[in-house]
Amino acid sequence: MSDIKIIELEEADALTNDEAAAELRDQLKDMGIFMLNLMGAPGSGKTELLRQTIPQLTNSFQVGCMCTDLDTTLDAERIGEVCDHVLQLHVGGMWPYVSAEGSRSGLMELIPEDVNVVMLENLGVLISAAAWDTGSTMNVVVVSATGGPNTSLKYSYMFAICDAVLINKSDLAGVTGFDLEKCKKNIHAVNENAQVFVVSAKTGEGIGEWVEWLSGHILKQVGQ
Ligand SMILES: Nc1nc2c(ncn2[C@@H]2O[C@H](COP(=O)(O)OP(=O)(O)OP(=O)(O)O)[C@@H](O)[C@H]2O)c(=O)[nH]1
Ligand SMILES: [Mg+2]
Repeated sequence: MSDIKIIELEEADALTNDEAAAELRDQLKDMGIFMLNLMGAPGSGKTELLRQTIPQLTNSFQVGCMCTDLDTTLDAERIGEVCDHVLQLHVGGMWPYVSAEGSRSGLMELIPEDVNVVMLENLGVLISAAAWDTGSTMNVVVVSATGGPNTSLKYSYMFAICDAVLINKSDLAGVTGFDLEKCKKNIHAVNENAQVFVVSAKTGEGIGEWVEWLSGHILKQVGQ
């Protein structure tokens, strides 16, 4: 049986969430804690990318991770293999999102463990993940070479609020006939400032470049 700590989140108030998120973001800044909100469709590779990313950050930062789903601890167990501070958030089936109060509940467990970088693996529900501000310092979206080049156009709000996009599963691009240039063009049509990284959580391609960029942003928030 898993010994991962589980936090059951509560339904939140959509009308006050943006205010709660802005307040949380300010508090994290004051405390020197960086929080990454990683979004993306089911199976796009969020957990696997975190398993590649976290070990490259732990020399410099105290990293914690919150995984999210309805009722398992499967992702938290996978992350627990590479990260000492992990917990699982559970959301309700009728309200599939992580609100600012939801991420605050997880942070209240991790912060006493002296964590200064928190990864949130959000639910693979693109519309509600984008609509509910979690209070994160940074928003990143994962798309994959198996998902086609048009995700950014169809779920544009998520891409409009992101700081970076990880185009994952580059190792499968040849097999699926993935049009990388079209995918990049579509991302920048929605958000010209989005930083784009082509990565593979399987082969490690592009992970170093992504981690270097991310580390620079983390340092701005948490210092040396
Ligand atoms: N070939 C290949 N497979 C990958 C890559 N990244 C992830 N996968 C595989 O894709 C599947 C889904 O990866 P996950 O990391 O579980 O995806 P996720 O986005 O966390 O999925 P949910 O949490 O269910 O939304 C797993 O079988 C991974 O091993 C990649 O870059 N290349
Ligand atoms: Mg996952």
